[in-house]
Amino acid sequence: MKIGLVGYPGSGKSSVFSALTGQSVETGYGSQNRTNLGVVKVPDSRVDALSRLFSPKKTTYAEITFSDVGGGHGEGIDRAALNGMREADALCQVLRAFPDAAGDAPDPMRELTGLETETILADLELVEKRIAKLTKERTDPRELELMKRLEQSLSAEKPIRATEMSEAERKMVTGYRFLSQKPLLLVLNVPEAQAAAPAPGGLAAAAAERKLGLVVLSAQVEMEIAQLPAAEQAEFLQSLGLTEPAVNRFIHAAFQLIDLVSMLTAGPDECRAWPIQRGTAAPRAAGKIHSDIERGFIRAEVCRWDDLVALGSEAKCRDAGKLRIEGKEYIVQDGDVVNFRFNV
Ligand SMILES: Nc1nc2c(ncn2[C@@H]2O[C@H](COP(=O)(O)OP(=O)(O)OP(=O)(O)O)[C@@H](O)[C@H]2O)c(=O)[nH]1
Ligand SMILES: [Mg+2]
Repeated sequence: MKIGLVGYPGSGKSSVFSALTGQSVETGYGSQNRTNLGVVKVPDSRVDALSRLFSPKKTTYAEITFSDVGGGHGEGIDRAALNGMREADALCQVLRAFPDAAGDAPDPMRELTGLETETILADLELVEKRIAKLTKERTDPRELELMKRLEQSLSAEKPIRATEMSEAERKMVTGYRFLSQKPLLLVLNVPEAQAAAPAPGGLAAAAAERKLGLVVLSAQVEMEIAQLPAAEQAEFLQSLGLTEPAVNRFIHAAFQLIDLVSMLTAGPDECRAWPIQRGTAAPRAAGKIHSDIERGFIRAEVCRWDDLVALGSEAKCRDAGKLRIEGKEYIVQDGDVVNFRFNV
């Protein structure tokens, strides 16, 4: 799963990236010449609790890949950079809320609507090309009709993500990787003094109206936290009025953005979180671990992670009636600890 950091030049994408990954990368308006790619572990207190119980040889967290392409050198959103985001599963827009080096006052609302417009225009171009082609070839009337609908809503400045589509229609357009269809999370990059303050009302309302998540953080502060030894982190956080690094909240929000949930496995060898798409049935979830388990799937033995931690073992969960036997129709839920039985 890959999430792209997007935003205006100098909004703080590379600073956020650095805070997320602990990598030090080039920052400074217009300084960036290469794409940064980083893998981030999703902090998970359930995995931690299971790990304390089993003391396994290995503990493995779910992971998300973040990519950070430079914002370009112009005033606004760079179209080339934006097109570089077509591969991403979701986008996070970093909005500048601190005065920049030149003392320019921030205007996060303008950045939000600016990127929205750019993604809509890029998609509209694609849709219009497609309409011209489909009209000439007269091959697929259903797709043509859908493209015309998208053209209408894009022309009315509506992102594709806000356009109602059936499941079949969604399938029809996945190949286009429309930018305004990608799930979007907003990150308000505030000055240190506002690190613990809520988002300003106007922006919060604009996010809510668009059904977009909004995380407030100070990239500069988060970068400093990431560099500190663990022992000093708590004190520093407290001095800022925070209880945990804001990047943790951000990572969780990003994880939910792409509609992932965590299936858990636990034992003396490994305690692990497996990211799976929400709504995945047991055999396919098993296939994440190994294709043999999917092929030979017999059943899943499932308990809730907190029952397992409270009772201390799967045997005790069984005795207490907390271990369920589930078949191939079962939809794996977030926080399920699963043990698969399978034929080899
Ligand atoms: N005061 C303050 N400065 C910040 C913060 N975040 C980033 N900056 C500064 O703003 C400048 C731009 O930050 P970057 O992280 O490089 O921004 P970017 O979006 O990656 O920039 P491009 O790649 O050029 O588009 C740098 O000088 C940062 O030190 C912040 O939270 N507070
Ligand atoms: Mg950068």
